[in-house]
Amino acid sequence: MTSPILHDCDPGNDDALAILVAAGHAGLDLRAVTTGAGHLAWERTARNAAITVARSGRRGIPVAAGAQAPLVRERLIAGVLDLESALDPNRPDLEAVGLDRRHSAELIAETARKGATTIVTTGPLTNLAMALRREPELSDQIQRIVTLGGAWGLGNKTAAAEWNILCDPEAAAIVFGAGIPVTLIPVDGAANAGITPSLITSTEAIGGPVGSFAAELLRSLVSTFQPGLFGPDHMPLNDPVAPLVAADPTLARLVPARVDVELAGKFTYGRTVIDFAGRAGRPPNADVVIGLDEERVHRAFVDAIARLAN
Ligand SMILES: [Ca+2]
Repeated sequence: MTSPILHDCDPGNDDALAILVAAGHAGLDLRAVTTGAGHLAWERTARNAAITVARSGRRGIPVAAGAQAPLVRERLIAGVLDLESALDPNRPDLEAVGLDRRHSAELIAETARKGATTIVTTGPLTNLAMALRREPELSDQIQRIVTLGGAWGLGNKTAAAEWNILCDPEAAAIVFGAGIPVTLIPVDGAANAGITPSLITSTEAIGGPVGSFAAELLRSLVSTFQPGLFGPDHMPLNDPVAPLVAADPTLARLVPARVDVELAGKFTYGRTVIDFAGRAGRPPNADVVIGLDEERVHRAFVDAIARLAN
């Protein structure tokens, strides 16, 4: 039994790894990849996704370009991995599949309408919010959203906010308010699954163009790692965890909680307020990942990449 999924992302080397996992995992049927502005400008994220799908060797997975800017706020520009990238635009060895004609929001809607689709996101939630605004009935047709973003503790972009949510807080508020079952993977909940030297070695050992591409992406992420005051010791794997948890929720420890996105705070704009204890008296709207089984995450990651290589 495979679960149909759509992956909405903003590659980004970490997103590219998540695309490879989504394409290769034995428990997932990757129906489409949609992209938008986020980590990089919208044309670049679409092209990077198209390169990654081509490199996966999987045929017939449409890749769409989408949102060029957030719904309300001005666009943020990432300071890292913008030019130094395993998806460098000046690499003639990287082929890309052709882009789908549809806007990402349209492709999300069309895929969701076919039923029972899980939407996995590893970027800002602009495209998904646009799709839900255009067609509110999609709320009944999307089975689940598995989204990497937010934090219950410190932010990674401002003191209060995490990057993916901060890029488009209004979109995130729409998605969390849509009544769709959500699995939230906040960065603090994902921190204990790291890109360890042994993970890179196992990925490299897969061999072939896919294995070496994935290992190159992993190494490029490690090169950006700056340890924080409260850990973790290794660069977290982050984005690939989203499709892995979509395929197998037992990789994570999940706790139901109320998640709201701060839209009015002067110092806390874009913060995910995660109410584990139900202090606000509002019902939970998400299952929140509070920790991962690192060993099993690593094994599932390598298995998914290895399936693409064979
Ligand atoms: Ca991303």
